[in-house]
Amino acid sequence: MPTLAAFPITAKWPASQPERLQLYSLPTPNGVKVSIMLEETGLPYEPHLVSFERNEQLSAEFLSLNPNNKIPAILDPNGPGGQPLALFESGAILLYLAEKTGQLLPIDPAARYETLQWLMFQMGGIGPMFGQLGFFHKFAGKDYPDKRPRDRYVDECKRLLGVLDQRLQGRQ
Ligand SMILES: N[C@@H](CCC(=O)N[C@@H](CS)C(=O)NCC(=O)O)C(=O)O
Repeated sequence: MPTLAAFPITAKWPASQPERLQLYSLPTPNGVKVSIMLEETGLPYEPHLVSFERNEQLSAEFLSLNPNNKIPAILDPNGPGGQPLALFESGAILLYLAEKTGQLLPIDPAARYETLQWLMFQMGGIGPMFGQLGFFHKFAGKDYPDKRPRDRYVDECKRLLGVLDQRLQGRQ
């Protein structure tokens, strides 16, 4: 049976508790989604900080787990069939953790697809659009003289927030 040591990422971020799920992340909007899920489910995990200041997401060890050089990523020593499972993409990780723990994803097919629909809405809409808004409003793009890209993402983000407000009306 492979152990965590067989995964090159553990050479850079050694597991001091190898029986626990290993989280490679940073508290960014995509990073905290998985941290919140882990806390909500109560699953024991060991967090590892991937520093953007040191460009660690571009290191060979990180790329061996996620060739897309983005956090979050996980390595579960006790994946399907008791084998280790490496996973990236926050939406896939949320889905995996929900199925692993039997929490936060209904079994009833209609309710399950309704939940998945909002997960996809977050992954395909909120995540990328707010990321672009951040770039054009707060980070390097804020100095661009042409404000049309920024305005486009401002409008789209307002529209998405409107969809969320409508969905949340009358719900906890
Ligand atoms: N679709 C990916 C997006 C992840 C993502 O954009 N992560 C950002 C931080 S929020 C990142 O790692 N950026 C580093 C880089 O682009 O080099 C997911 O949901 O996991």
